[in-house]
Amino acid sequence: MSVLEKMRSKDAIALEEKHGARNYHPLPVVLSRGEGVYVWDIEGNKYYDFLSAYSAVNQGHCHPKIVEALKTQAEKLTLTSRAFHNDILGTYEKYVTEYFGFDKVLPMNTGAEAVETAIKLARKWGYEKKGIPANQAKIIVCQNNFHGRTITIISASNDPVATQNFGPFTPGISSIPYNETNALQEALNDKNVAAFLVEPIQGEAGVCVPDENYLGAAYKLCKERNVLFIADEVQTGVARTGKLLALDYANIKPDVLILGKALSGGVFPVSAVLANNHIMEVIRPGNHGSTFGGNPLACSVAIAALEVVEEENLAENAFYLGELFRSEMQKLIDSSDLVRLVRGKGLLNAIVIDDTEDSSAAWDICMGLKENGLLAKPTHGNIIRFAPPLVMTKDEMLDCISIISKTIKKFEK
Ligand code: IF1
Repeated sequence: MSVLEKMRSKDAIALEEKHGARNYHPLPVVLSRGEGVYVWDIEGNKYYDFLSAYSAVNQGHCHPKIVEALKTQAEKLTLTSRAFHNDILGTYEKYVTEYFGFDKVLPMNTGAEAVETAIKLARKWGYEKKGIPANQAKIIVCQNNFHGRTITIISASNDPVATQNFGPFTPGISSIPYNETNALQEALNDKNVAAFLVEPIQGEAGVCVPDENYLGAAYKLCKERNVLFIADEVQTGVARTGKLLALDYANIKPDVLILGKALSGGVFPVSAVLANNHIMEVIRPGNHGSTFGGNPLACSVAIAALEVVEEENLAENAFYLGELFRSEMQKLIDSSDLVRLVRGKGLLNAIVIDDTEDSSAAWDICMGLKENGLLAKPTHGNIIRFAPPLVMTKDEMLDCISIISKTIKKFEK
């Protein structure tokens, strides 16, 4: 009997529970196929995917063009390491830097690695260009951030679930409230600050959109103090919020841009740090790297994934469907005493349920949505994130809105 023999969902879940570390608490659904905005479970039930692998499959599941790029490259060359050149890395580097408007890219694999890379880059820049005394560099981060899971990154977190008993932590990080220009101004009084690291919209915090002028003001303050403005667009980037980058709304170009997730359309782990020469030049041979970073498969897949974003106008579609989604949710809220508000940009949205953060309300509603053919995940006990693939049509969105409305009405007190 093959280990891959067809099994039922409950057997698959039991296997994970028995043999896998318990670092997740997934919704009890076992997916075995995906296409566009849809996923299917083992039993063949079809669902709308309203998580998109945390915004990694913006281009839709198994996009034929991206899968084709993967297959073609996989038969040719998969990995050389950076000890040698490969025939596609340069082409990808030219493509991705022109696409986002930077001189240079440093290719990595996961979002967390790219954030780590950006922090290393900022520290080295701080010593070599800004003149910060040795080992004194500071990085400013925002409360309730999510930048990944490594020790340095969780050193920047104030979430006890992510940090408790993982110390000692990396020094040189200070945390200020998000969306408060004054707090940033004060923190920047410290001359040893190398960088301000920020998410243009805080995803894990519950899709928190800052005030319209916040990011612009923060950028300006950083410029005044010769501090790097680092944007973590791992989740918000690549058309998710209705623009290519969420920072496009504020019309600012970060000094350092961090991308991941949808850079590959969710086909393969690909992340990147982008910056101009005067910053990236502090990184020299041997300073940083990764066995898999910039591998031929990743490069081929990322080019295809970015082409799809352009060819299929995914940013515009996300913008338009996002407006539709929030206005329809607002109608639901106006007649609901269960849902308090909807917020977001493009197709990165969340609804807040009128209950406490530790309630099971969001989880229960997500279970109800699953029964009705739509998969979404709570970010807190009372917040549900809605982030479908950006290849959705208007009719599909209207269908989803009716599923969500119908489900939520069932939970009204
Ligand atoms: C998990 C959240 C999303 C990110 C930003 C860096 C990373 C992430 C802004 C690290 C990753 C993920 C990871 C995922 C859950 C998830 C998440 F709910 F935790 F916040 F998307 F909303 N910067 N976010 O959002 O990227 O190393 O994972 O590739 O299961 O931990 P990574």
